[in-house]
Amino acid sequence: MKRVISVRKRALAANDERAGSLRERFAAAGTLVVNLISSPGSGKTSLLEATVRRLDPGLRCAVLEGDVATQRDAERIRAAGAPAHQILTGGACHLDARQIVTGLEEAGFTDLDILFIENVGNLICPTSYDLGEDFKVALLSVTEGDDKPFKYPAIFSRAEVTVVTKIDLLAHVAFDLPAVEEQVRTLNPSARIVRTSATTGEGIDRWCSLLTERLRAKGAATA
Ligand SMILES: Nc1nc2c(ncn2[C@@H]2O[C@H](COP(=O)(O)OP(=O)(O)O)[C@@H](O)[C@H]2O)c(=O)[nH]1
Ligand SMILES: [Mg+2]
Repeated sequence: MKRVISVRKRALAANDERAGSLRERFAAAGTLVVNLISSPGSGKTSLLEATVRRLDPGLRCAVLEGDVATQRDAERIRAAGAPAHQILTGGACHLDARQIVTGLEEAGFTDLDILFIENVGNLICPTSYDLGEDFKVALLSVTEGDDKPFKYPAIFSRAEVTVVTKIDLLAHVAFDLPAVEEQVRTLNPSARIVRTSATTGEGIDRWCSLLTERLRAKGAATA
């Protein structure tokens, strides 16, 4: 057991080092990097489709898609109008910094303003792996149940932004939105919470404004 813990610690330390180099690279390029984490099906790809359609077309955006199998999400993003590259983990439950380095080489993305990383769908493993991002985003759809932030505290305390998705379905499910927001604030008092619907477009402007504010702040900090 002790040996397993120490091997895991070494793997995370090696990942942190690679992520640190990625972060320096992204800072030098002025690229804002956003790591999206949620359960499968909570709406990460749908939010990204709506985002690339809504963001100022002058912004250069691209998406690295993480999945166990299939090219489906990268195809969806390309159909929505942005470059995308699929990283297949072949079974692993998270992306790591090494896969981001390789994925960027293979994709050949250059001069990006915003790089979105859609992590493999689950609320646990991706939380521990730094990818050199500026911030993590946790998504929680209203159909998943309103007890999830306290059940998965690590991701909701580390994510600077929580997006409550599928808000158009709120009237049809038992989901106590104020209670969810209270749990998120208890875990992370400075978290920004945004409610969105990729279906109706509600909240997408607010989410895009948050991204452009962060991009501007990063540009000002590195100028
Ligand atoms: N009603 C509704 N359905 C949504 C919304 N966003 C995503 N979905 C649906 O939820 C399912 C999973 O979405 P997807 O974006 O693939 O989730 P991902 O696995 O987190 O990337 C799909 O059937 C989407 O059409 C939304 O805002 N409202
Ligand atoms: Mg997806």
